[in-house]
Amino acid sequence: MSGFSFTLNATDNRARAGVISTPRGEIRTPAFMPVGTAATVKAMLPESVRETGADILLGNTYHLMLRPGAERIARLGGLHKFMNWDRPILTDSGGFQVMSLADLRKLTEDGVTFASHVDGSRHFLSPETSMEIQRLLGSDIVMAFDECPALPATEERQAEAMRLSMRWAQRSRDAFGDRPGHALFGIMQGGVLRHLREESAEALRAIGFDGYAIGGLAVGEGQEAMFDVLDYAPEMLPPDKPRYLMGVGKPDDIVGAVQRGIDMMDCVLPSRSGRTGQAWTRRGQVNIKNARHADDPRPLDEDCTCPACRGYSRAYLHHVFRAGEMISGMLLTWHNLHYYQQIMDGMRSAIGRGALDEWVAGFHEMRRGGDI
Ligand code: PRF
Ligand code: ZN
Repeated sequence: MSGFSFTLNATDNRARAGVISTPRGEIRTPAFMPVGTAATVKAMLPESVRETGADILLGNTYHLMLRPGAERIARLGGLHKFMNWDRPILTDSGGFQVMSLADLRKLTEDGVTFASHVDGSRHFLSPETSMEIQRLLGSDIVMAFDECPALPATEERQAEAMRLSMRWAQRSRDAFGDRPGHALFGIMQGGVLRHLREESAEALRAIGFDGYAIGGLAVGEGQEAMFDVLDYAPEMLPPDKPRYLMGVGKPDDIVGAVQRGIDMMDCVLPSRSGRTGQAWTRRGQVNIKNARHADDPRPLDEDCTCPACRGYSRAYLHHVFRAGEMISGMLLTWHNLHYYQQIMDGMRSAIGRGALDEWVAGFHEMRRGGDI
């Protein structure tokens, strides 16, 4: 596909470092994508998100089709212009959000009908409508339409969802067509069952995509079971295409995923937990609500260079959280996104030096002792 390419610069055991080139700029991998569900990364200006080191954001078909509507965004010049972010955007295809957020869902071979969680209005999403909405948004990386069952689920249920997702993957590919400069990623399903993951990978490889996501993980199976799948699933996908683990995760999930060959990830955790008073630091989690921070003059993390750590004490961050001040969510979100990007940067350079194992040992060593 012209205008979109993936170059691997270094590998270290199963881990990879590279660059995805798009007409809207380069994405350094392994990449963490902040979530901008409703055309905003909550509590952050786009230029601030960029300052944390993000190369790409994630947007959501489901939310944007309901409010303000994909046609409206298209009329206003597309999602990049609408939200004032001119770098790459990846959009999720909607099915996963329908299953977790919408009411009165009805799933058929054709697609899924549902009631909006915003106003109860009825809507329909299918591979074809999802591709059309993502085109109207102007998404750079479009995700195939899939079904992701919650775990635990019976083998029959996992197999059925995976096979439906593979038929929908073919329909997504056909509906997407040929759009130079825009990429379409397929999504592997199959739960925690190796033979289903193999069948799914085979189906996706036969269709052919610009990148491949691993879906259906981080849905209740736990880190150990997720890592078990990641010990074999990435290798089932073409080595010359990006591999994206959807909706993951905590810092140690991200590190473990990169060690297992993942190139891209997204998660609401750093932004969402920033708004609930949770900070992630090199030394572990900090709950800024906790009374023991009330008189603490130290920053969240002495060595962090983000605005929250350069300018404010834990005592201040505790106060503004307790007082319900907006700056609380702004500062903690900035810190968390900055920390996540620091992890990615550290891993990218460590992979480049062939020293990821040492970097990971240091990462875990710093975090010994838990909550700080
Ligand atoms: N499919 C899609 N989006 C997703 C997932 C999936 O399986 C997940 C699973 N962790 C998060 N987001 N389309
Ligand atoms: Zn900081």
